[in-house]
Amino acid sequence: MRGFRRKQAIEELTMKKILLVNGPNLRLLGRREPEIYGHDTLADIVDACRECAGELGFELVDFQSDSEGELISCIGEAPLKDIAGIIINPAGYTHTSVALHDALLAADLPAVEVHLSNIFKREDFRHTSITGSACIGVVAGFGKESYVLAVRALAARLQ
Ligand code: CA2
Repeated sequence: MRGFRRKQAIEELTMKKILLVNGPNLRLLGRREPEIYGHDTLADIVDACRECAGELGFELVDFQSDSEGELISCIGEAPLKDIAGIIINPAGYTHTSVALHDALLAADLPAVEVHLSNIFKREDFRHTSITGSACIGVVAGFGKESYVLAVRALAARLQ
C-alpha cells in the first residue's frame, strides 16, 4: 500500500470512534407512526450520523436492540472496544431503566441522549428520563436532526 491509500488507511485506524445505540422498536421507524417519528428509517438516520461523524473526523459504529440486557452489554463493552463517546436513544427504556442509567455511568464515557420527538410535549410518563442524568446532554424534538445535533455536540466535546 502506498501514498494516498496508506495515509487514508492510517487515518481510518486512528479515527476516534462514536458508538450510536438505538433501543427498542426503533427498527420500525419510517413504517409506523410517521406523524410522531417522521418518515426516516433507522438506516437513513444512521447514514446521516455516519456522514456527519466522518466530516468531523470520527468513525461511527452503530447498534440496535429491543433487549435491555443486550443494550447494557453493548454499553459495557464500549470502553474495551476503544469507543470515545456514546450517542443513545434508549427509546421506551428512557423512562424505566435504572440498569441502563447505571451502565452508562459505569462505562464512564461522554454520552448524549437523543430523542426524535419532544418527550416533554407528550404523555406524562415520557416527561421523566432516568437515563438522561447519566449523559452530558439531551437533544429531543428534531427528528433525524436530533441525532445529527447529538453527533456535533459529542464531537465538539471529544475534540
Ligand atoms: O422520541 C423518541 O426518540 C423516543 O425515544 C421514541 C420511543 C419512545 O418510547 C420515547 O418516549 C421517545 C419509541 C420508539 C419506538 O419507535 C417506533 C417507531 C415507529 C413505530 C412505533 C414505534
